[in-house]
Parts: sequence; structure tokens; C-alpha cells
Amino acid sequence: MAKIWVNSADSHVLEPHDLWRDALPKRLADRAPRAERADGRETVYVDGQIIRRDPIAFSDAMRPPGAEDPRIRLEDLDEQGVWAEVVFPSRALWTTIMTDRELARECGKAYNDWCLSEVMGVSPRFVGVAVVSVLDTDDAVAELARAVSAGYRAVFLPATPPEGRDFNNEVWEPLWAAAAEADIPICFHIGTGAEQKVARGPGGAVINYVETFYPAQRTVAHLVASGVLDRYPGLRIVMAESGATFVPALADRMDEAYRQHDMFVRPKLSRRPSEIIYSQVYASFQHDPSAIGTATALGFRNVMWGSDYPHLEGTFPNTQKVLHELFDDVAQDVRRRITIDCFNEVFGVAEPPVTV
Ligand code: MZD
Ligand code: MN
Repeated sequence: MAKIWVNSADSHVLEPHDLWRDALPKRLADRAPRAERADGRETVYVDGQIIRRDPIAFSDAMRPPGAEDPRIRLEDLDEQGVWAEVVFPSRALWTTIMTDRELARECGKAYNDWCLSEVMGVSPRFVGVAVVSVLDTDDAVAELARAVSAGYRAVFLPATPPEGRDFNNEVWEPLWAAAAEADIPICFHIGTGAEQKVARGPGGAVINYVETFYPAQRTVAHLVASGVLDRYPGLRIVMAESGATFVPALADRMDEAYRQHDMFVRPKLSRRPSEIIYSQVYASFQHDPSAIGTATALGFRNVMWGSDYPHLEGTFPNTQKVLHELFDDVAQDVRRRITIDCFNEVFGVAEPPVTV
């Protein structure tokens, strides 16, 4: 089968164990995210919180050598047919559940410096996302400016905001303004927040997996209904690993609410929620056939494919098989939009060597 070359809007890098120990003073490094293994399970400690006990087999299944070594990663990308990829953190995701402002700020900065030199510095095919504080907007704005001047073209936020800082809260306003001013997208990744295992017992694994995409829907609803995206029409947001098929349904529901509950709606928007969503909201998926129908039948064109390398939820090592199953019967312009042009529109042009 001919190789389908694509760009990917979602992947992860596994940070070295000693990243924060080498970068931060001991009083902070001791509280940075760290994983310990015992009795076949992995426990992650973050500033005194114990937040994850995954069977090691699960964690190890997400650690092909390319997860930690960008040069090996490039070999995997070439073999899988992925040209450029947005790279999210792994352990640094846990900065989003910290409660200490200084710790969150310094761990994020250390990650950003490491990713800039050790990942993005290896190849322009890696588009890193800068971790900014979710606890303090001034810290977040300062780190966004520092990261952008260093070469970052995107910032990361969790789809689950900290308690008391919902995304419709005006406390975030300076960050929205700064991202719009810098003309860089904000990438909200799912699976953040302190606990992903909300269900136990029969069906638990599937229920928990589905639960992780609700915060993405909530984030879009908050940022659109509160007028953030209306106030900054150039600001783009990306829902990473959330799937994309929910977006038109959410847009319809928000239009219905905006119209039928008009007497309660504030702020009034200059455009219908769906118009804002269809122009400024992007979302990535890995395997969903319904995501393509969303683009072709429902006209939501901000659908981005993502590999989620190296995670189990991703397509590695079967990316070409997945891409052929998804796109072999799809018009070339639609395939190109979903696998290359959307990425280029949001993250800057990265043209794969061969675009069939
Ligand atoms: C980033 C989040 C994603 C998820 C969570 C899982 C399935 C279960 O009694 P019990 O505790 O053993 O419960 C039994 C049960 C089978 C119900 C439960 O263990 O649901 N296990 C695996 O953890 N599912 C929902 S899926 O949260 C989005 C996708 C899987 C990888 C994921 C956990 C990653 C993410 C995301 O924040 C992280 C990270 C660094 O990589 C993995 C782990 C950790 C969390
Ligand atoms: Mn991901």
C-alpha cells in the first residue's frame, strides 16, 4: 500500500526521571512529579498527592523507545508516515493538578526549557507545546511570552481547569489576550485533572475512557458561551485527543440554547456559537470513522488527525493501516484537510515529503 504521509496534532514525549531534579532547587525538585514502581503497579506522586496506580504493563505499553529518545522517534515517525507532530508532555501534565503556585510555575518552565532543547532542538518536525501555569494568570502570561520568544508556537492547557478557575472566569482574560496577540493556539489536552478513574466495576475501563472527553466539551462550551473566542476572533483552540465528532452536536446545542433561552443569555455574542466554533475550534481524533463524516457531511472542517504516539490510545505501530482504513475511500481534498492542511493552518506549515 502506498504510504500516506500526514501531520499529527497529538503525541507525547516521556520526560527523563531526573528532569526536575537537575533543573530545580531540591526544595522544589522533591515535590515535582515522580513515578515509583512496586507490586506490579506504578504510583505517581505530585507534591504530596498520590494520583495514579496503573498496572505496570499498562504504563510500559506506552513506552516504545521513541517515547524518550527523539532520534529514535524520528525513525518511528518516518516508518509510520508522520511528518510533523505536536508534542505534549507526559509527566509534566501533572503540573496541572499542583496547588503550589511556585512549584507549578517552575516545573512548567523547566519542562519548557528541556523540551525546547532536547526535543524541538532535535528537529523542526517536533512542535512542542509550552506548559503554562493554571494557578496564576500572570505566571501563565509571562511563560507564554518567554516560550514564544524562544520559538514555541503553541501553549498547553488541561481540559480540566483547577477548582475555582473555570475557563469562563475572567481571571483568565490576560492569557486569552496574550495568546491572541501572539497569534498562537491554545491546545487543551484531555485526561488531565487528578482522577481519571471515576468508575469502578463492570464497564469501568470503557466508562472511564469516555469520561475523559467530557471536559473537552465543557471547555469549548465555557470559552464560546462566555464570549472569550468572540472577543478574540483570531484565537484558535485545539481539543487534543478528544475526538472531533462531538463538535457539531455541541455547536447545534449551543445555538439552540442561545436562541431558545435568549432571555437568560449573557454576554450576547457577535456571532452564533456555531459560527465561532466552526471558525476557531479544532479537535483531534485517532481512529474515529465518524470524525471524517463530521468534515464531509456536517461541514465541520477543523478536524485534525493525531497519532497520540506512543500511547495505547494511539495508532502506533499500526498508523498506516489506520490511515488507509480511514482515508482510502475519502476524497483527496478531505484527507489532505484532516491530515495536513488543518495542522498547517494552526501550527505553521510542515509539508510532508510526499503527499499522495
Ligand atoms: C497521562 C489520561 C487517558 C485516560 C482512565 C485508565 C483503564 C481503569 O479498581 P481499579 O482502579 O483498578 O479500576 C479498574 C478500572 C479498570 C476501571 C480502571 O483501572 O479504568 N483502567 C486505564 O487509566 N483509564 C481513563 S483513560 O485517562 C486519557 C487514556 C489512557 C492513558 C492516560 C491514563 C494517561 C490518559 C492521562 O492523563 C494519562 C499519563 C502520564 O499517561 C497515561 C497515564 C497518565 C495519565
Ligand atoms: Mn494525547
